[in-house]
Amino acid sequence: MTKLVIGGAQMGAIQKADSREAVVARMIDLLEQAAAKGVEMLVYPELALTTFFPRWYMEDQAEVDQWFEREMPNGATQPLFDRARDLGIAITFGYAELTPEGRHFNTSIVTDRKGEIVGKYRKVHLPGHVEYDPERSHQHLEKRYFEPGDLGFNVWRNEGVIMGMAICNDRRWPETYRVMGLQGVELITLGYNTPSVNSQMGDEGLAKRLFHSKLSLQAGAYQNATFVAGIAKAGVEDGHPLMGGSVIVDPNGFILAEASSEEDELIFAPCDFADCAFGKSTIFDFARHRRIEHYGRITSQTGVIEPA
Ligand code: CDT
Repeated sequence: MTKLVIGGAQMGAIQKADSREAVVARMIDLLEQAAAKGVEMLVYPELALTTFFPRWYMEDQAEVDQWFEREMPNGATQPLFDRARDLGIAITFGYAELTPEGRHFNTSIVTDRKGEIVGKYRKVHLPGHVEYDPERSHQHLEKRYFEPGDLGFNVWRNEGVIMGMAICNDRRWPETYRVMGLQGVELITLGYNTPSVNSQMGDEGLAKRLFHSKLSLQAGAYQNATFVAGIAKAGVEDGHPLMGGSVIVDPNGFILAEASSEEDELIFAPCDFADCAFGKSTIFDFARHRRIEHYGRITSQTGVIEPA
């Protein structure tokens, strides 16, 4: 069974004015720090190359499209891929993807330790709203700028581990983990941008938001006997705070490593993927214990239907 040192490259704020090149330089610095600690796979946040632009209301599609990448790798990110390959570190990061057909997705990719892209995921659960909402303290316009991912929750055999990806809001949905759990996932990587403030409940404390993030990540890990790395983009972006709280969680749901800042910060943990086997073969042996005859509503019904 495989052992890998997994790293999380939490990133601090990225301002609107910051160039892709400046951000990639920070990502490479975190990569160098990771190499010095023996990290073999490094996880970066959602939309790692830019500010969290869905907080800004835009009507001009050309202005929107400037936040998107038309190919990956591209000129700005090639140095990151090159350095990761030279250091022998697999990487995964999120970015806004504009396809040749003109489709917009909130995407992440994963590479092997040779710098080759081996998997792509497009965010399924898009939070927020489509139109400007004056009732909110800040906007969250993911539903305006992205379409829901069309690739599903796939997993890949990468560096001896069955890996899958999710993005930010996906971590709050048990279906995310279970669909990958049903494919034997051993490591789920997930980047996020979570505002420190609830736009519709201003007095909700940061502690509650951090608790909900960890609760979701730890439950998903335990209930599917998988490692989970949830990695933040944090800090204050043009006046808008994003929370930290990046964690690497083991298959029992325990936190192995946790960020303490809201800045660029490396966390890491040696992970023995043999540790997934006990849970997968006992209490969460899906083949023996799941009762799919009672789960029909999960895929046939979206919203709540209360009894008459
Ligand atoms: N990026 C992202 O998905 N953020 C959401 C914020 C939800 S509030 C509209 C999250 O679940 O963290």
